Amino acid sequence: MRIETSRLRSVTALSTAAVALVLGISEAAAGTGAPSPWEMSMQGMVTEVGRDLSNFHTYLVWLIAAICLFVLALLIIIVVRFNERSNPVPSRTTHNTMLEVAWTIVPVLILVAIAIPSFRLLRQQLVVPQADLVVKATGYAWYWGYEYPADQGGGFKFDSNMITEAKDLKPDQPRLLGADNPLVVPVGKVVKVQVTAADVLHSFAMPSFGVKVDAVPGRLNETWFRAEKEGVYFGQCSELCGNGHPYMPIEIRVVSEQQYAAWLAEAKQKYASVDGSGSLKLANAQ
Ligand SMILES: [Cu+2]
Repeated sequence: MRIETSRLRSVTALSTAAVALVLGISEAAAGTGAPSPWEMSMQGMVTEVGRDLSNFHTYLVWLIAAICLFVLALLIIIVVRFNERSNPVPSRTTHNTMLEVAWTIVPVLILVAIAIPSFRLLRQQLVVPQADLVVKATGYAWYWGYEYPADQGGGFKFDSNMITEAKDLKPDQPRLLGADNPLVVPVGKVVKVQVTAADVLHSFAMPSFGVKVDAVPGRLNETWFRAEKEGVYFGQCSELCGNGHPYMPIEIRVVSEQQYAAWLAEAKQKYASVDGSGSLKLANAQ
């Protein structure tokens, strides 16, 4: 009885989820910048690449659903029409040229229909447009370090650690996602992010921007984004890197140009005094 009740409950939950998916309710419920309860689709996107990525994902889900339903229909037809009871004398058909041509060409066409938007999206992600700002992100076990180059008004670097005490979290910072020193960027600007790691493999990921790039020691990868909306966005290290892996969030604050200028001036003071900036000066001199 108990098992039946729980089965009934999971069936109800599943059908509710299916209905929600079909009606696109999950799309509306999806949080932007951070995950939200009962979210089933991707997070709301605030970059063009992110939106295209999310649309490509939806397109693939529908394509896969159509293929699954078609195969299921074929299976049902075969079970009903060609079972042993209805066909005591089995058919001896072995070949059907038209059918064989069809089941070769149709999958090829489906793959082409996937490949074209897929390569278009890859190109969009990998070809970085003229950048307004360059930021370097370095993955450490287990936190992120950010560096703003001197020739763009920066010339400082700082570490970004997860906030561990609940009392230190700001109202807009979820637990396990809030960072003490977030990355701050201006809205509507092309930000190029150079990504590397200092010890083991990490991955720099920001779901609402459609960004995910490996952080590999000894290698400088790059990605880019142009956030269209001011706000606070959260991501996480997305390459299993050790026992602190879930505790190295990425927090990006997208602010207006004036706010960014104010932050930059403040950050220059703050991080220069914290960091000693000796090593940075040396790096800049080289
Ligand atoms: Cu990790």
